[in-house]
Amino acid sequence: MTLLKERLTAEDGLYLLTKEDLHVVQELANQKRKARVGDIVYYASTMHINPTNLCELNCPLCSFYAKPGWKKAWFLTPEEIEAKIRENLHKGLTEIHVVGGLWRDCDLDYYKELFTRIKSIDQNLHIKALTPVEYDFLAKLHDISVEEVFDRMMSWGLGSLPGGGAEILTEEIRKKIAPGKITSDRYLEIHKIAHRKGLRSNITMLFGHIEEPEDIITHLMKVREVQDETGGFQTFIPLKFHVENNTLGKRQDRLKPKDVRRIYAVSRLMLDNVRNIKVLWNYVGLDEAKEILEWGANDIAATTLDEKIIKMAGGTTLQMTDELLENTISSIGRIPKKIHSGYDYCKDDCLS
Ligand code: V47
Repeated sequence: MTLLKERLTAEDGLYLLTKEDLHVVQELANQKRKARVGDIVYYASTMHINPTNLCELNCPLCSFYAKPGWKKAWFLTPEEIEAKIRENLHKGLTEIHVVGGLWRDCDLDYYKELFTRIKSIDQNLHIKALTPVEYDFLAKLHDISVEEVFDRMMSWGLGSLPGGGAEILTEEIRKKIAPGKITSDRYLEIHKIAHRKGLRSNITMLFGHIEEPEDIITHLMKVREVQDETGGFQTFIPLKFHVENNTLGKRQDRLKPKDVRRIYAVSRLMLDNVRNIKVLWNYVGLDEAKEILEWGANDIAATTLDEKIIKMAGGTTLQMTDELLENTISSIGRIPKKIHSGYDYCKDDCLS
């Protein structure tokens, strides 16, 4: 197999994921990363805003959602969110990552006010907001098309879409871990609509629960197919499943843990048309994130101020700073570069 020259097939991917010697997989992924994107490692200074965790759904994988009356439930007004961002502005924020539950009080009027307030703080703050699951919900709530939702959100300052909600893009598994969420086809269709509108998006893959290696390869093939069509994915983000405070995590007997490093490497090798592979240090720990930079990743995510979704599922928490991220990247001889999710500090070299 001349892996670095030819496009890998699904069968190649499965072989790399289940049989190939781990050192070979790492070596190939690291070579591919170096040839494709060089030694720069991106990071951002991100504040996470979750307007509410109230949600109509109750996905088995999720530790975040709440129902009215629950102690852990919250709802923030746009005014409260503006104050929170202003308090943290001095930390060098480059982007605001907004996601929440499916909740009718967070409607388009809510987002209009929220985005307008964020942009009034600083026009240059990049707004990375809402997953296709939420866009589908908003379209239905207002009885308009998803296209119309994007048009309105863009006019209020939407900059790009985060990668959440992808889970695993095969119906059999998706129905078990997130039964109320839109189908894989609908999820990808909404990314394509965003891309056609000129928005770029990230895309994740949740692994290490009940999926089989074949599901991972199907997920990667579907992402690659959409990317061939639109070129709109800017980053691929594998997410390791965390077991705390969710019903899926309580069924340890059903879980099929995976080798995290190998998944990153295979993602880099399969996704020859997605430039950036992001590792979230708050999912795997900072030392492991540094290691994964040598398994195909070229983005170490962000300061992730006020992140809650993974924290509530048992993720790593640290007082992360720009300096610590820069030192981590430099310590392995790579070059740190601060960006936001538009990657437009480096318009020409970040996306091709
Ligand atoms: O879609 C939910 C995942 C995602 C659990 O685009 C869980 O830059 C692990 O997408 N264990 C949301 N994961 C987070 C996300 C994200 C985060 C940071 C940056 C970006 C980006 C995107 O978190 C959800 C879901 O797949 N998730 N529950 C859990 N128990």
